[in-house]
Amino acid sequence: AYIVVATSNAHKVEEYAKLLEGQKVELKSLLDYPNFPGVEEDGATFRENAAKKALAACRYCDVPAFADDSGLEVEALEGRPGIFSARYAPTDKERIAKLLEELKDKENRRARFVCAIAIAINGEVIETFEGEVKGSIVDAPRGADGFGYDPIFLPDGYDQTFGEMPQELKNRISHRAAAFKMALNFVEDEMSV
Ligand code: ITT
Repeated sequence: AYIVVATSNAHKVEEYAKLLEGQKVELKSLLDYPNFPGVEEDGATFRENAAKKALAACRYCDVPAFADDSGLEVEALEGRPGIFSARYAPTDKERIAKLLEELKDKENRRARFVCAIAIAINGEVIETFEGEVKGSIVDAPRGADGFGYDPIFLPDGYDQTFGEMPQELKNRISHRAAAFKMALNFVEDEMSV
């Protein structure tokens, strides 16, 4: 049996492949469905966008699907870029440069990554979950691992950014890991009743 993760982001696929290691289910993604028409992410929340993506993938691929909508909320920017994290600027490099520029004179560097996961089965969204990791934005990018805003995000309690730490460590403490844990518990409970 397999499950589809409703994402075209290869970095997310890689992280989920690791998170699903040892599980009985095989993982596919929208990279395996090149003709998938895509979804307009016009929801007002991470959960709404995740639900839209999961539902569309579940219906299109005709198998259970889950989706991840995620982003970075920065306190000094009233939560921006938030659900617009992917659209904040055209490339990772430009996104990071723009964010550091906006934070140039700000003392408050607090931020959090958020990840919403929605699960869709038989053409319906059955549940959504949200995970977070708190931290702060460093002054200049550090590390080349990970993706997106990883090089400028320093999780609380660690001295390496997400771009510096081993993928295995990010995968234990991240917003994505937190949301995924809840989703997995839910699925395991559902299947045992
Ligand atoms: P899909 O919609 O196909 O899943 P996407 O990259 O467009 O891919 P989102 O709409 O959820 O996904 O946007 C999430 C953005 O938030 C992502 O592009 C990154 O810029 C940022 N982001 C999310 N999780 C991240 C992480 O673990 N590390 C760094 N940046 C992250």
